[in-house]
Amino acid sequence: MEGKDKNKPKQVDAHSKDEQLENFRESSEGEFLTTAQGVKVSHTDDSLKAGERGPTLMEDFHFREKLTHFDHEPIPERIVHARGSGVHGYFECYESMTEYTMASFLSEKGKKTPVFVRFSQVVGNKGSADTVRDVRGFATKFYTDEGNYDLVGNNIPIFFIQDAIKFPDLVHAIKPDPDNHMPQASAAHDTFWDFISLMPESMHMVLWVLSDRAIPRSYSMMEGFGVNTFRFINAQGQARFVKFHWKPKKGMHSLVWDEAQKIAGKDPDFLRRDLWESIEMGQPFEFELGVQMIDEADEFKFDFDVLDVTKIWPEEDVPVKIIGKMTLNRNPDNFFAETEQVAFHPGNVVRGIDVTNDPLLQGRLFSYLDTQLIRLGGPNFTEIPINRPVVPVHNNQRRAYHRQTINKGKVNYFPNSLDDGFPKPAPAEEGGYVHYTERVDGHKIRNRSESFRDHFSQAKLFWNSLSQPEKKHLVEAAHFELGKVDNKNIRKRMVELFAQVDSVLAEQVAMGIGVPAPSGISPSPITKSSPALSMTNTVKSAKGRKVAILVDDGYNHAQLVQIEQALKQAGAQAQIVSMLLGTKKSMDGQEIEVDKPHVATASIMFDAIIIPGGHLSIEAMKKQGDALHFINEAFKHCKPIAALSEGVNLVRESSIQDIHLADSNQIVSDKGVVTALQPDSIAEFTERFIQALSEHRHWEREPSKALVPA
Ligand code: HDE
Repeated sequence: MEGKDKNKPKQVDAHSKDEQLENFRESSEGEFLTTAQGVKVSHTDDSLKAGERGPTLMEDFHFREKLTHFDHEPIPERIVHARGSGVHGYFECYESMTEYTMASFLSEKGKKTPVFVRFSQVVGNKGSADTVRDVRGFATKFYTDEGNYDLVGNNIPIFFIQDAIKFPDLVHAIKPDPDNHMPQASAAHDTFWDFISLMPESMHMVLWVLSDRAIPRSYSMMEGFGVNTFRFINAQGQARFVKFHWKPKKGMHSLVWDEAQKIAGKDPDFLRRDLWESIEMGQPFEFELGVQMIDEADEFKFDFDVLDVTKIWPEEDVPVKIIGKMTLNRNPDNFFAETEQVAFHPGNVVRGIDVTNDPLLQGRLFSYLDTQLIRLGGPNFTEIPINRPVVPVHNNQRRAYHRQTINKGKVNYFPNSLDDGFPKPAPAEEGGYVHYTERVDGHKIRNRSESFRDHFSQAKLFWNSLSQPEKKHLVEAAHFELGKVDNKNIRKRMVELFAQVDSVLAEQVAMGIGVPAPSGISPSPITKSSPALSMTNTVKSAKGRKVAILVDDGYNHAQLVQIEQALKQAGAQAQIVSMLLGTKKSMDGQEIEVDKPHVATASIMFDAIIIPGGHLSIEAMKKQGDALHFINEAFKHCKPIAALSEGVNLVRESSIQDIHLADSNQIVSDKGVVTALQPDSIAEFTERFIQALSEHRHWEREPSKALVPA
């Protein structure tokens, strides 16, 4: 039999990964408890003893097995990206990309490929909080019909260092100090900034990490990037440099730093919960896949080196071509088996995609497989269901820890004659992977290319591209981070580096951290900006937003129902918040169930609040510190607030200042605060509120002592 018939990949559709995993999914519904050997267990509450008060017997195989398994349950957490959340879905190709790449999953319009995505934080341990200031991992495994392809990316398009050999130093510096293991999941300590202050190549990345991009509101509201430069190769053997982008359908939105810190205490699972609940409610996370391509012939036409991972390819210079969409719509069944055991590797590429000489990528190609060996206990981790490709695997591997496949036959070598030479290598025409035949020659040398030396131009480009509120947040983030650095010399060195980017930036940072603004340092002369870098230029939508409706007994039920309906239609989720759980009675005797009591929630858990009328309800809430705090805090975090009828009086009772509130039936919308006494149309009122909600945050409310002059 010919190899091609025997090995012919089966047709894969978007659901075949589920079917393939089905054999491994277990449900104990209606079943008896058994040991791992399948023996039914009659009693699991007492160990076997010599007499009721006697010692436990060694022969109690059920006890020994239960305890032994338990003792061995932890596996090493990932050295970085330890905390993460996984989700299944599929990718759909918008148009054939065969002009650029042979990759089969990109070959036809409408072709679907199953995927598994793991979003993550980088620095903290597995149990740390979700909303820390950090880069977010965005790793995607495509189960393609020509093998697994992993796009192991982040939500920031660049990186701290240019060469992988510096990665252990970077990670040691940012992780908790080796002597006292503090701080957890935070860069705000001497060792990190000491390292960074000596690494000018980090400056571009540092600005991104200090920006609002590092505190996303939701995993569905951040961009993703392949970061490193890869290659597309078409059937004619032509190659192009390529960078990958994920564009969120809901747009890019962030938390406010004060809010992010409070959420870390109130709900450390904030982003994980948002993902899980959204999928359970049938609201998928959606991202479009985009590529930037540069012809090989144009490799040296740019003012950055295409292999330098500290540089973006500005979207205005190299447009992002949107080529497909990913829909994430199914939660895992088991966190450990799927999210914990999934093993990504940027070297898992398929035909039509290859790597480049980007020295950071080259190092990653070594590190990921190496790390899986220690984390998952040997080379057979590829047989774990979540890591298996959906195409058949044929090779000569038979051994190592935890081998699952029982291969038949005597032959486990190549060449062989006993099995007619099977499994035999597939030539390119049969789909065999062929590496791009790039010409490489040079001296062995430990050095950095001169073309990698400009560390400030793109940092300046990023700074120039931010809106005033974004700049202000960045400066405040620097005050927080460097405010926690004890060593003054480190703070000084950081300000000197900021001065090489922009003098206003350096002055503003210096002002808050007790060091003089440096003089005599010339900032980067770059005046260009890239609108795509500002989060203000993004999709505005109310989809996926959470709104708290504040009520107490005596609320206006008719208004509440209309508000709920309007929010639902806009794809937002409403929750009824009151002092205590239970039911609340409206002014006309209707009842409503409270979703969250004050003690178990806060305004930081919501994107906006809305207060329907009802005399008694409002009078009760005027006396509740928590209800007033809800409004004050939402206001401070620039969130939309709406109040109807008597509800406006509750807003008046809060500490909100400098906002025009309605004193007639006219709808008043001022800096995201929407109020009306008896509007002619509640529908119009809710529409104005939803508009304010889609805007995300109303930065114009931030204290006027703006750090960065307009
Ligand atoms: Fe990783 N990285 N990384 N990284 N990385 C890991 O692999 C490494 C880098 C990224 O959800 C580890 O399985 C080196 C850039 C993600 O399971 C490890 C270097 C980008 C994830 C590793 C980098 C990433 C990892 C730890 C510098 C954006 C989580 C556990 C040369 C493109 C994947 C593991 C998941 C995980 C090494 C830099 C993304 C140690 C040596 C740049 C999303 O192998």
